[in-house]
Amino acid sequence: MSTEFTFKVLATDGKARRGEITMPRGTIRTPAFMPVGTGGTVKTMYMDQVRDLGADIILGNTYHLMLRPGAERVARLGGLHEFARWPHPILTDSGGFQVMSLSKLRKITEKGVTFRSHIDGAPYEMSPERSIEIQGLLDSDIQMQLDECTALPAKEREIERAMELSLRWADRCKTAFGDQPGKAMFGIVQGGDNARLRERSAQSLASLGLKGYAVGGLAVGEPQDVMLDMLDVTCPELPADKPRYLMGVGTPDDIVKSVARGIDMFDCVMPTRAGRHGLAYTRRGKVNLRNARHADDHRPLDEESDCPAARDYSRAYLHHLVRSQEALGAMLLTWNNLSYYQSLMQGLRDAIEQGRYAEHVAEVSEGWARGDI
Ligand code: PRF
Repeated sequence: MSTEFTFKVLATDGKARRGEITMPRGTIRTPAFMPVGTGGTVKTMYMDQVRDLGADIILGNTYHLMLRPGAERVARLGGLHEFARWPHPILTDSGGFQVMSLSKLRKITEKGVTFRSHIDGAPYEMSPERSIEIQGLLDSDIQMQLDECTALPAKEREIERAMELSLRWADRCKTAFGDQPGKAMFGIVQGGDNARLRERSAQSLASLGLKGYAVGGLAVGEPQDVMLDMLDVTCPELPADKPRYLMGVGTPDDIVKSVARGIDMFDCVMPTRAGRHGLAYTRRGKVNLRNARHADDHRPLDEESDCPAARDYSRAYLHHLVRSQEALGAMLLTWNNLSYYQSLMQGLRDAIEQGRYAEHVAEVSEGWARGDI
């Protein structure tokens, strides 16, 4: 296995890319979906199941792990891979986004962010340097710069201030990360819904010569066409030979349209969170298992799936589990949803290789539009 972090574009179809990231802990086939393992667990899933579904990498959160059980403790216990029993690549988000959405009494200055824990109110400080230090203690393979994500809608000068601060923090994170051949630190493009600010952010980050680039600040309240317009202006400004990661996105439809614009990596709580709320993603769109129409339905969610959760359990049983708030209901639906997401990505990768991305997406979208059986 490689001792370096490298990215290769293996095939393209239009702007869609089929690629491969290699690093000491493994290879990531792109376009990739990264299941979210916030606090060292992909909720309700065994790591072996996550792996068997085809995940090459999972995401962890600096914010959650620094609060509980603590980054220094994870380091003493051998790092996050050993602690959580996931020996493959891990990407960690830097904490900025989670601080803004979850913590209390947060304050942003040039130095960094101060906040109180959402768990016990304890005070914390996080600078760009401390975020990288924590991600190092976790032994994360792909580390993210600390950034400030502006919720939309927002005033242009507010978007610009946060974007410029994020650029200065990118530079500090690059210095703090230093030279670690087998690992990577990704910068994050900000700029809200403003095309001019997005271009400026992407160009400035690109000049730092980082190993990968994320697009942040999207899927934060704007319509899908605004998000796609921002990808249209951002992706061409990013180096073609580096991976591009769209943070916190999205629905299957968001993913296929973003891959078409040149995005290589995704993470989202949608499949895991929806699974805990009784929602199943299938080839025929979203199915709400709470609905009474399933109560006497002996058919499975999708008899053609190779996931046991979709193929081997009746809708009536899944409905019963969800209605009774049984742990197994959340487990089976999360399993089904991550299976669906990973099979979606495999389909996209195959289609790019075969030069039939647009045709494939038309077929997949037709299945969603047809609706549930
Ligand atoms: N920044 C970081 N993490 C993120 C985002 C961001 O803008 C988003 C926005 N969709 C999700 N996760 N650091």
